[in-house]
Amino acid sequence: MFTKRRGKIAAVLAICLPVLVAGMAAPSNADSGRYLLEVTANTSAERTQIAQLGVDVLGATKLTTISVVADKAQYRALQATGLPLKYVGDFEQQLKSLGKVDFKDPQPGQVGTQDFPSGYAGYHNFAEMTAELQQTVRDHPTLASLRSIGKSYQNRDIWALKVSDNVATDESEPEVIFTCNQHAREHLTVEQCLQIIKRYTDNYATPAIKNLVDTREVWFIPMVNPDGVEYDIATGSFRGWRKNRQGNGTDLNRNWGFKWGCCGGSSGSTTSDTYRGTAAFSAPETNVIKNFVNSRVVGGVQQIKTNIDFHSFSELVLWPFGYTTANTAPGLDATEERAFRTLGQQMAATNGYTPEQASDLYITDGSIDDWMWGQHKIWSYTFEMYPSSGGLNGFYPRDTVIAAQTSRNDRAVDLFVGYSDCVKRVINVSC
Ligand code: 0X9
Ligand code: CA
Ligand code: CA
Ligand code: ZN
Repeated sequence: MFTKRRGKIAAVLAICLPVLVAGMAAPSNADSGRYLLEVTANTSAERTQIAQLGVDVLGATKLTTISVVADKAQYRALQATGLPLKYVGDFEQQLKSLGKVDFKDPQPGQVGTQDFPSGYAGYHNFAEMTAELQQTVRDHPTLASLRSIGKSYQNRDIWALKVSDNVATDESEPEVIFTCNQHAREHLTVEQCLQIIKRYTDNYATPAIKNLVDTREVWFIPMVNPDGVEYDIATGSFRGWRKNRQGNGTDLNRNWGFKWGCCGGSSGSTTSDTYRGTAAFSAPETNVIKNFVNSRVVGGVQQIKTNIDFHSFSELVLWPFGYTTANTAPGLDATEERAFRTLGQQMAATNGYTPEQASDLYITDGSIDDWMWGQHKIWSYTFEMYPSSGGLNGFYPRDTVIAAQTSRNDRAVDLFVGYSDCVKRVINVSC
């Protein structure tokens, strides 16, 4: 941990010996003003305290060491908490070093490549994802249908793809919705949605898959935040961008309208990475999905029964609520909590993730899972994908991991879709 005195010494050294101390120095005047740090925080309360400073929480390593990006003032506030703190490096420098090895002809200062660098070509940008969805429908016209459910802030389509037998017909089958990529830099999650789509269409002949696809109507929104994705990759180097592109950016996973802004689990400051927006659903992207989910109330009954919202990273299976550390709350009784926990644990047993209530990580408010459950009683889980730990690099694993890290969730996803007629079946309670 850097004490004030050692910080001063490091600052002096940074002036005298810039080469020697590079990479290990505490913040100096020559840096970008944003720092990558590791904080040791053993409890949800401590992690919530850190999140409330407005720092960008990247991921939690075994739930004790959390990587954050902080500005100078936040760095001082973190020091004041007394929690063990490690300076990892300058934010901009860390991003640059990420790209150094094999970014495709990075053109410093140039904007507009609109694609992933080399080493990441297996990831889908917005145009590639759109083409992939359209191709799926051409290849499997009776199984897959595609619609734009609305537009992002910058007018990109928010695509929803449906997979089911007799896909053109709204049949009386439990509906499932997978949402991916609320957070721009969590590119692996787009690949997760696309992989499930591929598996449920290309492998339809497999009896176990046919059984799931024939008895469910499965919705996918593979890219909830297309503007953020394109912004993150537009320069040819990653920017570590999380939010949408409205103003300074709204954190879409703090903009949902259940207990929005209630509990210190989001920020009112527009520059914060957890900015909640001016009002619930002030972001076009959450508003579009809200309208779509609301539109699935047919004859007074919500057709969508279950949801997994994919994020990265930390390898976690999370369930509601996130706004409170209490296990049960109004609208979430002990039986429901037990069903959430049991299915969460069963899914985690198949993929090796850690299962826990969302607020065991840290308190958030205005998140999608709380809204899905609190508003619609949709059984909603958040998956935090690979890797289990890391700094900024945690968001940017090479494309060579995509196949293994998406198929790692095959059994969890199939188990989940299987229980989507009645999640309480998992604890032998009928619906
Ligand atoms: O903070 C988030 O939005 C998610 N983690 S991430 O690092 N991908 O940003 C976790 C959200 C979990 N759900 C709730 N806390 N309700
Ligand atoms: Ca059907
Ligand atoms: Ca239906
Ligand atoms: Zn996320």
